[in-house]
Amino acid sequence: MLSRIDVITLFPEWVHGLRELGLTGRAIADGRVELHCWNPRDHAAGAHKSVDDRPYGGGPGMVMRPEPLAQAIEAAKLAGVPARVGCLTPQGRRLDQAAVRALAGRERLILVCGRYEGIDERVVEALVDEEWSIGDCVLSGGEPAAAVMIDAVLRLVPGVLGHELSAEQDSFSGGLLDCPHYTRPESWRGLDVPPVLLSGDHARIERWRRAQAIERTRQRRPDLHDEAGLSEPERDKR
Ligand code: 4FV
Repeated sequence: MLSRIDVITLFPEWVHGLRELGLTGRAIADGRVELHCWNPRDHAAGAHKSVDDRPYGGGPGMVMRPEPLAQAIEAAKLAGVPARVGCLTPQGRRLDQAAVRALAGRERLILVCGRYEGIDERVVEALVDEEWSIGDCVLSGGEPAAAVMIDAVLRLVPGVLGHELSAEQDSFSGGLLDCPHYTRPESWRGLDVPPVLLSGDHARIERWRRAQAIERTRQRRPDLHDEAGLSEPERDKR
């Protein structure tokens, strides 16, 4: 079970902010999961303690220098049980709920956050075991991506959500998108809650929610719908 997360970042304050926020924040604040930050700038030599430099071959922007970053990664690795080093990058494997479940099952995560145009590729070759992407968009740094991963993983740590059931009923838990949710009032701006949800007939409510999840998945994510291995009746219930 996950007990520690180490983040290599030039902006530790960005990551420490996670402690303050919501359920996942409380998991860190309660010490259920330790969160540690390692700043390459603390390992940068010279008067300017520079952590970035111009790209070989020219082009815009800067690249994170190998040595300070490598020393920060190595210091993090030595600070706890052995763990795979992950780097957040658009070039990584797309993070999905199956991956989140697997990451939540590990004892420790070490996450490298790039800035500028990225990190020197030799650090990836020498010290990074896996690369993760939170989606085909370009962020200003790996920290927002690490925050997405950390939040998603912490939700699955026992005791964090307060009622484990909700993790099981999550979107993607059964490979489907989630059903719609409603709360009071029964009628809002002329829009009414579907009567089935007021029926008290839990079996019928469960069937309705699953039918909604299947239909939404079919319309919005045909890729997931095809993968969901639905039975014929469910597949064809239009
Ligand atoms: C990213 C993503 C991402 C690229 C250059 C940081 C930025 C900058 N990370 N999923 N999408 N990273 O855009 O993980 O260094």
